[in-house]
Amino acid sequence: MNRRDACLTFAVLTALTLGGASAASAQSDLTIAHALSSASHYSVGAEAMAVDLAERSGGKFKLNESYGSSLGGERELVEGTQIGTIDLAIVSTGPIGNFVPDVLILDIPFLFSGYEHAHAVLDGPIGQKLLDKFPEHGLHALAWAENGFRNLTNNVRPVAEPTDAEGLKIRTMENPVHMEAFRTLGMLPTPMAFTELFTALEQGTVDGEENPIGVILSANFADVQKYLSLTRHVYSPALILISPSVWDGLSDEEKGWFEESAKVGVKAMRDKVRSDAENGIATLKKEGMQVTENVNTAAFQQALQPAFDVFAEKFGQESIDAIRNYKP
Ligand code: EAX
Repeated sequence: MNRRDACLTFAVLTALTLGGASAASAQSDLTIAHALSSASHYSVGAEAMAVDLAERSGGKFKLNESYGSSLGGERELVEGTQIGTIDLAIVSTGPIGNFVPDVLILDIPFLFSGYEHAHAVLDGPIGQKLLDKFPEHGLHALAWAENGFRNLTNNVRPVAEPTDAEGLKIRTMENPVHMEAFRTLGMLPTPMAFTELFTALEQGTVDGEENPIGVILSANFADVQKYLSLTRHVYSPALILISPSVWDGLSDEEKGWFEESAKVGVKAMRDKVRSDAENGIATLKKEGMQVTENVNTAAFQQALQPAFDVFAEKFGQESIDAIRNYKP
């Protein structure tokens, strides 16, 4: 039996067990899967959520974490929650726009001025309206989580100006907004699942990639990348997804527990993203990366103008401004 079959069998067995367990006291074991390592902010978030949910539910719900893409890359995890083979998943918005197109607006570069701004938007009415779109696409999102502001790494040269980035072959997420932005900057965007990225960097299939400090750290990219530029070019939101097949079987009280526990997980995750962003650069330097701190952000924004025009056309300038200028 291959892994996928094993997974499916497990899911079917779980469904049968749950279906047969009518007593409210029966314990439910659920898997929460993600693509990052056990040292990552996603793991910190999953653990905090698991502890809180066990407590809140009096031991009824046990979350078992599956990390490091062992149940699939982010796209497979989203699909898995959709069809019910994955119970819960933490994923970046990287692949989400291919399922819930309205979410793509959040992937526009330089949309958020900082973490407070991003949290205010996502935790407010705009974020809620977007979460409400998921069920139309066979998904259910418990909360906005966090991956962080992304920074460019590569093996060719330090990047401070957009002209330094021209011609670099950069792995991007499977995300059309990101690809458009990198193409506009004169880079060669190569969409690829995160699972394949370390090897691609090691073998030189691509020159570089971009990710938040916490991902660069926890994925050991310093081993295969020389230059880090603190471009902070785009904020990368994440989500805690729950399979509709699990969600629909919960009572209202239980749904409330999952929502509250997800919030606790998000808080822990955001704290870890922040501490990695603040302390991780020193670690990456120690690990041998050459860090360009003074990136010409204004020049990057200017060079992106043609992409911003495309995004205005696609999403509506008003909707973009509503996010950009949002005040709680
Ligand atoms: O969600 O694919 C990516 O680069 C993501 O940032 C990573 O998998 C964490």
